[in-house]
Formats: sequence, C-alpha cells, structure tokens
Amino acid sequence: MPNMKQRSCVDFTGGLDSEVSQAIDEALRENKKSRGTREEVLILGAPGSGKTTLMRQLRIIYDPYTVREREDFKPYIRSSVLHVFRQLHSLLPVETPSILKIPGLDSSPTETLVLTEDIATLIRDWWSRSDIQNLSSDLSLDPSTTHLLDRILPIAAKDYLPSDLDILFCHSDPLPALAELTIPFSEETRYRPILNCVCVRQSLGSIHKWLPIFGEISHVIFVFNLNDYDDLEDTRKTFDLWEYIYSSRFTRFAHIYLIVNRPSTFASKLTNTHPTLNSIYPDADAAPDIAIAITPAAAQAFLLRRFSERDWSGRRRIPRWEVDLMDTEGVRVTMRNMMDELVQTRLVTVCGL
Ligand SMILES: Nc1nc2c(ncn2[C@@H]2O[C@H](COP(=O)(O)OP(=O)(O)O)[C@@H](O)[C@H]2O)c(=O)[nH]1
Ligand SMILES: [Mg+2]
Repeated sequence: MPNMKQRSCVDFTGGLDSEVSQAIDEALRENKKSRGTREEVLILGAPGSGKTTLMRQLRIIYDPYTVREREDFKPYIRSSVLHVFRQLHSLLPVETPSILKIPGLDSSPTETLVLTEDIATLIRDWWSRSDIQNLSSDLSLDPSTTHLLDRILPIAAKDYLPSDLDILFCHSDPLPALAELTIPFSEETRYRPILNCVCVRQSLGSIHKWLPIFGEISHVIFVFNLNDYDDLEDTRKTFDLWEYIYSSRFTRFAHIYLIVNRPSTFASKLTNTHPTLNSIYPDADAAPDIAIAITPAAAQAFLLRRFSERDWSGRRRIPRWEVDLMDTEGVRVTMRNMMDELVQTRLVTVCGL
C-alpha cells in the first residue's frame, strides 16, 4: 500500500468572530434558497399542436424513461402500429391490387386488436412491396406512419423494449391527464430556477377548469403547430386559446413563450401542392409582405403577427423559437435558450434591470 500522508484537521473557525460567522451562514442559506427557486411552467396549445411530444422530449433529455415506463408504453405503441396501418389502408385507392386482408382489421376497434408476430410479418411483407412503397410515397405520409411500419417486426417481438423514438411517435400514452416534470437548470448562475413543467390534457372547453388549480403560474409555453395553417378550425382554436390565456386572471402576469412547431413541414406544404396563405386568410393580401404567397418566411411572419395582434396586455415582446418537436437536439437547444430568456426575464422583474 502506498504510504499515504496523514491529513490533519484544521479548525478554520478558529479566529472567526461568531457574529461574522453567523452572517456568513445566513448569506449561504439565502444563496441556497435563491438557487433553488421553483418556477411553475404550464405547457399549453391547441389539440395536436405538439404538447405531448414536447413533454416526451423533455423526459428524454432531462429524465430518461425507465425500463418500467418503456414497458408501460408497449401496448400503446403496438396499437399505434395497427392504427397507422389501418389509416394508410384507408388512404389507398380501393382498386389497389394488393389490399391486405387481416381478419378483424376493418371492423374491430384498434384497442382490441393484438399485434402478433404473424400479423407483423404479413404487414412487413406488404409494406416492403415496391408498388405499396411507390403508392405511399405519393401520399406524403406522416413520419410516425413510416417509422412505426418500418419498425413493425422489432415492435411485435416478444423481447421488445420501446426506444425513445418509438415513444415519441406513439399516438396515445399511459400518462395521467396531468403530466408533470421537474427540470433542473444546469448552468452555474446564482439564480438557478427549477422548472416545474406541467402539461394537462386540455381543450379550450376544459382549460378554465385546469387553470385555477395551479394558482399563480409564472410561465406559459404555448405551442403552435404551423402545419395547421390550412385548417381554419385548428387555427381558430389556437387563437381562441391564446386570447383566453391573455385574459385569464390566472395567467395574466405569466411570461409567455411561443414554440413554433413544424416550420419545415409548413414550408414544404406551402411551396408544394397545398393552398397558399391568401386563399385561406383573406387579410393576407393586405399584409405588408409583398411575396406572401410564395415565401414561407413571409407567410410564417404573417401568421405569427396574429399572436402579437391579440396581445392586449401590454407585453412588449413574445419570445419565440421555431423547432421541429421531433428533433431532440433542436428541443435541447431551444430549452437552453428558453431558460436563458427566463433568467433574464426574472432578473428584470426582480432587480428592475
Ligand atoms: N413530424 C412531426 N410530427 C409532430 C411534431 N409534433 C407533433 N407531431 C405529431 O403530431 C401529433 C400530435 O402531437 P401531440 O404532441 O400529441 O399534440 P398535443 O395534442 O398538443 O399533445 C402526433 O401524432 C405527433 O407525433 C413535429 O414536430 N414533427
Ligand atoms: Mg396531448
């Protein structure tokens, strides 16, 4: 054994005046308190905007799913596979020669169907046919359809354990109506908040029931799915909710951050086959951007302006980030930026900087 030097204990408090020592202890206690400040963050947005996906990404980044939780997702992922398969089937022209007949698939509710390894093999063989691949590529399928069908064999296998991506693409989940997650702030700053992110299963009709249970909400992350631009009903829900948040007494003092989801899907949808902005929003023509119908950036700016137009609270600025919520790295960077913003905002509020 190496010869270790014996450490001697030195009494550092030796000559310290007890009053000074107490003052230091007090300052340290205060410092600890300020470092651990909890901030309530409510995640809101219209149905389908990406709230659940954001919560799942936050879990993946800050608090990885345990084996047990992955096990809990298994049946939901398997029924998502059958759901997307059924959906794809319904999109294919009826005269498609190779429509796959699976007993019960047309009639039974998805929840009662079981994805056996035999059924998975049948679907995999069908999905990998070149005619089906060609037909599918014309349908611009949702990435979850392609992901789940590509992974059908491992997903149906007995020893399957869901990956992060499988969980992200899962269409439903075993989580309660109120999902909560605590995110520690990792940077070494004196003011170090702990974000208590809460996402409730909500709709515009039920939000008034949820808000009071949180009492004082200091921050709202509002998710807006740009891809909804051509669905006036969804867009209306978004703005109705936005207005509600601004006028509610529970969120009126909250700082609001906007997450603009699916910017690239929006851009390609706008530039390809789908409706132009001014065919949907009559006021788009009157917008100052000249090329509104052709550049996605101008179209996006037009839509986002609608958020600030509905801000009667006197808030000067709505911090916003564009990110595809399926992109874990993008979400990680966005959250870091959002936390910087949050700290700045807090400093302005607390210290009047
Ligand atoms: N490709 C893609 N799909 C997304 C994105 N965000 C959400 N989705 C999909 O859109 C659907 C609705 O998202 P979800 O998070 O459940 O929305 P919520 O109703 O606000 O919780 C799900 O099928 C998601 O997989 C995204 O950024 N990219
Ligand atoms: Mg949801």
